Amino acid sequence: MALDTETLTLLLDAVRRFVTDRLVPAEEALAHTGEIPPDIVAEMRELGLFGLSISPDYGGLGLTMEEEVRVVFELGQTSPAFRSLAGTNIGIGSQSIVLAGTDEQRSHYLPKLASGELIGSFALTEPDAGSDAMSLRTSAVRDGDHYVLNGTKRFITNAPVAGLFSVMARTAPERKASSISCFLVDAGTPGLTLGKPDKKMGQAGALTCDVVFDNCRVPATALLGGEEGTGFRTAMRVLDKGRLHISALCVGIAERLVRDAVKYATERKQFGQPIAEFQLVQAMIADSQAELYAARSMVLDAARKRDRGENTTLEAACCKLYATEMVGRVADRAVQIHGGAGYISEYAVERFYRDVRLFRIYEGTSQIQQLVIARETIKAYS
Ligand code: COS
Repeated sequence: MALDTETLTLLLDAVRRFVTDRLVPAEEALAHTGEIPPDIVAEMRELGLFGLSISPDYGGLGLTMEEEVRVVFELGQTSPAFRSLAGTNIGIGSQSIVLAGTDEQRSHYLPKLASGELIGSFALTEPDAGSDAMSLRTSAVRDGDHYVLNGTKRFITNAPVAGLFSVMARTAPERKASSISCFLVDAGTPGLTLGKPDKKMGQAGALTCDVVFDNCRVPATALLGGEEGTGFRTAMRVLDKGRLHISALCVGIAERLVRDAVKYATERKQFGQPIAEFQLVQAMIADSQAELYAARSMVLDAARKRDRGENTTLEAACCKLYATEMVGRVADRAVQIHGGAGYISEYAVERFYRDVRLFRIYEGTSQIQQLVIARETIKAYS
């Protein structure tokens, strides 16, 4: 563990208090304005949330994966849009540099990402390259001691507020992993423009938009790790970690939804008694609680395995598949338990129902997780 038990308990308590006292009361306003108030962002920075997974050498907390998922279980107890702002710095927006950056790239970017001064964004997906990430078309052509980038990235989380983009681009034409490289591109670089913020089904306040590269020149030092051809494998390794993080978030949200559903079921009376006393309602509570416990156990197990230095490609995909589908079912039951009230926006379950739909899609759809699980399982037994 990176932290001793007492320090970890203090951190988890502080995050829990912050979520309960500051974030939950601000959820509804965030859903309407789509903007996280600056004082809340400042408190997130003070708590160290942006640097959870970045080494203390660069100003982060350097949490182990188990510690990180425990913090994320807490962060999940509120609108996921709050987590999303810090989430890319903890995960896909910083981990390429952590895993594969040069010393110069690490010392230049990681302290600013850890403090939250800089928001990092991960630019892999394109209009015609979603699940089939290797077919991406954004190109990077060497020109003296620069590269010239051309192409469009789509649905890029935090792009509207990002200061840094980890951009996967093609440096060779063949369809193979070694044709793809990763570039660290600063916002404001001439030739980099942003599309309009996307209008989404849920998660208002979690910002996404297109990122367009039009003859965008970056110095050769922007090539991650100083080496061409490592971008795809690095992206996959980044996603192995990201998928565990998202799974932990789903566990946290499911806990919140079960709590909200139980509260409603114990207060709401029909046929002269609280609906929580009806066995058909209890069945929904029981199924949600059992599935939530299973997902929590899976996430902790996979996180510990990762902390032991073992490969967790299979486990991360299992967690992502199970936890994201689980939270979808839990949200659906929470709405059902609320009855008509669950369909109107006065109750948080209506909003969470829409928010959680994204988890089965981003950082690899459920179908991609199935593909990875099957591939890894067949590899292991043949
Ligand atoms: N860790 C390290 N390396 C990995 C890896 C991992 N988890 N997964 C794949 N690789 C490597 C493979 O070992 C292979 O290396 P070699 O060329 O040396 O053999 C290379 O990467 C290509 O892998 P693969 O052959 O599996 O690529 P495919 O095109 O068949 O598909 C999937 C890979 C489908 C798993 C990948 O495209 C994927 O995850 N798609 C979903 C993308 C996604 O999650 N998008 C969300 C964007 S972020 S919101």
